[in-house]
Amino acid sequence: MDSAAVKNRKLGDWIAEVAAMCRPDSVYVCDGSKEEYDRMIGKLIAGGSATPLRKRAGSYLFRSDPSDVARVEDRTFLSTSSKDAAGYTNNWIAPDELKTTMKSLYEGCMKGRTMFVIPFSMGPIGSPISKIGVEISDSPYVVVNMHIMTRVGLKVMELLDRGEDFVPCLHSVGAPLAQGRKDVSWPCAPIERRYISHFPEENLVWSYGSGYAGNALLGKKSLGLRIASAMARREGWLAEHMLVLRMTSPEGRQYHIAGAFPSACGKTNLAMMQPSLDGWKCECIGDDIAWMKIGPDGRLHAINPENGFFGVAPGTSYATNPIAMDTIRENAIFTNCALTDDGDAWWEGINGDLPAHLIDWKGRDWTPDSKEDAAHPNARFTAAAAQCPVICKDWENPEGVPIDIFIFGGRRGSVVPLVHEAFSWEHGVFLGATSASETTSAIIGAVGNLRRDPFAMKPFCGYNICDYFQHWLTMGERLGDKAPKIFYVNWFRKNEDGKFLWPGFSENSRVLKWMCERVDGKLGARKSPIGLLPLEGDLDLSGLTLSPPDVRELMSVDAAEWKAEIPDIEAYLTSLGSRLPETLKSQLRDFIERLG
Ligand code: TSX
Ligand code: MN
Repeated sequence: MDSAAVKNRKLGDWIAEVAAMCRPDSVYVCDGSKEEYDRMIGKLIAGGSATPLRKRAGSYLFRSDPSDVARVEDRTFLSTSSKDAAGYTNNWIAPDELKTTMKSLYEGCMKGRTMFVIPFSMGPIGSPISKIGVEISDSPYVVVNMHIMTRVGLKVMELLDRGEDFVPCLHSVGAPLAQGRKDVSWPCAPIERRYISHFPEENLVWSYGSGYAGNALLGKKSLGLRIASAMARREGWLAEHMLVLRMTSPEGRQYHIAGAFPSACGKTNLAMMQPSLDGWKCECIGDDIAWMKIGPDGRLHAINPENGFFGVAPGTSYATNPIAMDTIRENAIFTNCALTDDGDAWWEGINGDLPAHLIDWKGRDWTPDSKEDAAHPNARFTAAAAQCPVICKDWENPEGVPIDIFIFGGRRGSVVPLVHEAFSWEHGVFLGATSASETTSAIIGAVGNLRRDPFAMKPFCGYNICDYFQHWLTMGERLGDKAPKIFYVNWFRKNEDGKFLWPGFSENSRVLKWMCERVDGKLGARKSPIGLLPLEGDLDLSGLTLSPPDVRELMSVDAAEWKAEIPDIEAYLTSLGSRLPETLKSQLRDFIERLG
């Protein structure tokens, strides 16, 4: 489509303005069609950026530049007029300064390239909870991934033509092509010139220098979480880093669960989990983001604003997540996976026989004797949610699904029991605000360090995190007795021998079942200093071979161990600045008192 056909004034002006600044060779407005996707992929193959996978229909492998493999948190900025509005969890630069710096980078940055205009909807087109964005990018890799991860195309353009507002998201890989020069397979800029910038006061995103999805597919973390969370606070709703699933009891009663977990806790695995319990059913609604509004019924209704999964490949197998494996059987994009000799994607933890030979994620020969991993630890798959065999039939319901249960969690080898329930909404907000996870080799930082990641939103909250806690408290007041119950889980507790005490995966359905029965008021609970615990025998362990001492250890709460955590919790909350809500300070005092 020609950009001259754009009827939306704001969009037409913005396209012209960006083209004048970035000076691309041509401008192309995306229509979201299959033909467009195939044409784009064809060019990426011809240019050496994509490898078609003979063994996987409609699937392609990309290898990024070795410097451009993950989100860059220290190059991610939240630009608000006052520094205090960004808070202590965000990197702040004043808007004028940041824009001046970035404009000089954007100047002529698309020379030799096509500028793609990508109209997209986050959420089902026309849902009252959805938002429209338009991404301008000079990366065809971004275009094909946006086709899968968001709803791109003419229907969105029709809404824009009718004057609907949108969030402008500007992206450039920051690698202008000199006349006649051949392109590299993954253009990007050096790390110190990368900027992933957010201007929440004007609903604007500017990203420069990285082609990696988290930095470049601006519908997801940038619009979907950082900008949306700031909008949500202004407008009285929630934009959260949460999976959403539906669990159905043998009697046919439906429960909707939203869960926030830091990285390396298996969020996508839980989102697609199939219960081991007879008669219970789980369906996936989303694995990463939930947007939630209070409906006419006074309850909190959630949509998944995304259209696909952008999941970590290493560790994904038919043992850990068979549903994900089936979701990516065809029509998937793989990034930084290894390539097998017969033309398939491969990664560490995929299970099965170790191949005798691979091409690794850097394009080099790999054999089992090689010292390095064949796939990058943050290698990814991109696949449409519609391909998920357990996608919920209501996953695109414009009204969303009513949330019954919130789950927070973390990875803890000790101290934290399998499950506990918050005493109240305020206590639940305290659990979310102080949630912590031990770092694994998958993330940077020493293995086994405790990292606090409030609501799993530390890198994604588009305003002061203290104000975010207050927003949650305010939402709780509005929801009253219709507020979801809040729980905290830890699938990762170990015994003295370092063995996991809980089998996890499908068996987690037993924990979810207990939550559902608590929601229905069918079960009691016992008070502990940290929250409410299952009564003996209430957690359905039928058919498992856990020893009673192991179960006791799994569920145990040791006041002395928790007391030892208090200084860290206190220091952490204090480190977030002076805007910490009084309610959280009193929650901490009450907790200390309960520990005795
Ligand atoms: O995703 C995980 N979940 C949630 C599943 C719905 N993982 C993988 C984490 C890395 C991303 C888990 N790992 C879970 C879990 O519940 N639990 C564990 C720990 C564990 C690992 C292996 C076994 C038991 C527990 N058992 C055997 O290997 C036989
Ligand atoms: Mn995420």
